[in-house]
Amino acid sequence: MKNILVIGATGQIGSELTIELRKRYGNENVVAGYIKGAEPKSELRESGPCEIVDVTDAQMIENVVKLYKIDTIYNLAALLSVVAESKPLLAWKIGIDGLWNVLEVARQHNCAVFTPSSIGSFGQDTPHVNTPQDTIQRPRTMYGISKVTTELLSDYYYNKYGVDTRSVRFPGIISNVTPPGGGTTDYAVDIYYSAVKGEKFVCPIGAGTFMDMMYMPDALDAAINLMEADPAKLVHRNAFNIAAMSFDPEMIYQSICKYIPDFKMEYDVDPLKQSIANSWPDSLDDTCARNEWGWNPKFDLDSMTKDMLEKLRIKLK
Ligand code: AKB
Repeated sequence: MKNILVIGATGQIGSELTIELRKRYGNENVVAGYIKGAEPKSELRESGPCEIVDVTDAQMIENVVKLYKIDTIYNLAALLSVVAESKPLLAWKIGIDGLWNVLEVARQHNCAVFTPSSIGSFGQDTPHVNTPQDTIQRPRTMYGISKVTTELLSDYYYNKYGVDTRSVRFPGIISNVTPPGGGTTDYAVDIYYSAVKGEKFVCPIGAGTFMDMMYMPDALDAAINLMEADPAKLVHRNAFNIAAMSFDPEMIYQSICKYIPDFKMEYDVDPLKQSIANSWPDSLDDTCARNEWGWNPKFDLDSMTKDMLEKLRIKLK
């Protein structure tokens, strides 16, 4: 990776991935692509090049790829699971028509492409515990359908045209920088904000609902290390199961109570979020990622909680 374009650079993952890529590959070599209305904030804006890149506009992507001699595209443009259910056509337009644009530009200009998949690519009939890398998916949400299609279309471009596509199935990503918008796993971020603000947390996901989660530094390592991996060692490409921790709301609540003993939580279950969560795995088997490119996360629930609370106390002061 020498010249990198991040599409969706102002979103939850993009805002931190762009900064991390700039640290590793040089500020001038990483272009932050954003859409009108989601302009970059100061650190992103001031640390390197920024360009308007709407994933639904192939010409716009190609212009930036040519201008900066881009060789790697991180395509993070997507709607999250809950929003995608209320705007299914838009979710498809951004997630799949947009991906098609990115892959075509990549084919013509010889770029590698990372487009994340998700635990949302699995469905009701998937084995829920220790979900294998290669198993039945068949999701029923538009988010899941678009993620399975992302995996298949990315593999298609690799097998048919040799485009170097690689991806992971992200779990819920927890971070203290840019909040997620409209995901099923968002509660696991919101709970930390409530705890630090001294507010009671109202949890939209029921006790006993387990989902895979990951702290942002591990998610960034996953996205970068996979793109740096030796292609000869990759049996899979789109997309690898990766796992760091699996918990239910009670477990994250108890983890926070170790630092804030009087923190309170009650439940008001959101039926849509709950039904999506019920269709997702409880925990993924990430053996293939570990064996094929050395995936090895650093954070578990308690070390993440400690770091989240420390960082949010400073941020919300
Ligand atoms: C969501 O909840 O929609 C995302 C995801 C797990 O893909 N965080």
